[in-house]
Amino acid sequence: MLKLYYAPATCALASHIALEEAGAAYTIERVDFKANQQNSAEYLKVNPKGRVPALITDHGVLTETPAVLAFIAQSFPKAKLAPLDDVFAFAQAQAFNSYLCSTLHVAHAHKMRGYRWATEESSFADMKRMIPKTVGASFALVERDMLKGPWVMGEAFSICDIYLFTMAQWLEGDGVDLATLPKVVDHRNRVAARPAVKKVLEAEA
Ligand SMILES: N[C@@H](CCC(=O)N[C@@H](CS)C(=O)NCC(=O)O)C(=O)O
Repeated sequence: MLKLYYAPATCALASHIALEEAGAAYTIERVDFKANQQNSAEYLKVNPKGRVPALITDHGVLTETPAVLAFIAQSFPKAKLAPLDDVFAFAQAQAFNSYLCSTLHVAHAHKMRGYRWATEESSFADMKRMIPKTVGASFALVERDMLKGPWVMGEAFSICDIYLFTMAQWLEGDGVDLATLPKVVDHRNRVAARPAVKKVLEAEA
């Protein structure tokens, strides 16, 4: 059975929701960030990166949210969580998810994880000040050019919507002005109303 290592309010929420939307049989195991469990010897054996998500599969451990989401979509095709029959559309979905992973999420990480890039307190403060601007710019691009509507890929709900919803949980905390992102906010509300999403949010609360 699939097993997801997660921590609440993190990017692992996307993988959790995808498993639920897919109707997969899975278990979850919480990683306690307050106790720095992600860097414990035991967890580093699961994921040497010291991060969540990590999905244990029959084939081995899978990390990196875009890869985990694509794996879930491909493993449970009946759930139609990605355009699996259209090579280009699938690549577009991957492009969207890669943008969230490599640009939007990394911009967000400068708020809490500045020590990855600098050592001076003044550098951390500077990075934090930039968060509304850098995270806001990434979301502005999604709002203007990437979210086709009603769902990210157009008419069909997909892993892209799950991932965008997960990143959009951080908007208020990152100080981004919601008034500038009406489509993203409307999208977030519609994803939040899905039964699978409600169930996962309750499970992680
Ligand atoms: N590129 C990875 C990023 C994973 C990642 O950074 N996860 C964060 C939570 S959102 C984490 O585990 N942070 C723990 C730490 O930095 O100690 C992905 O998309 O899965």
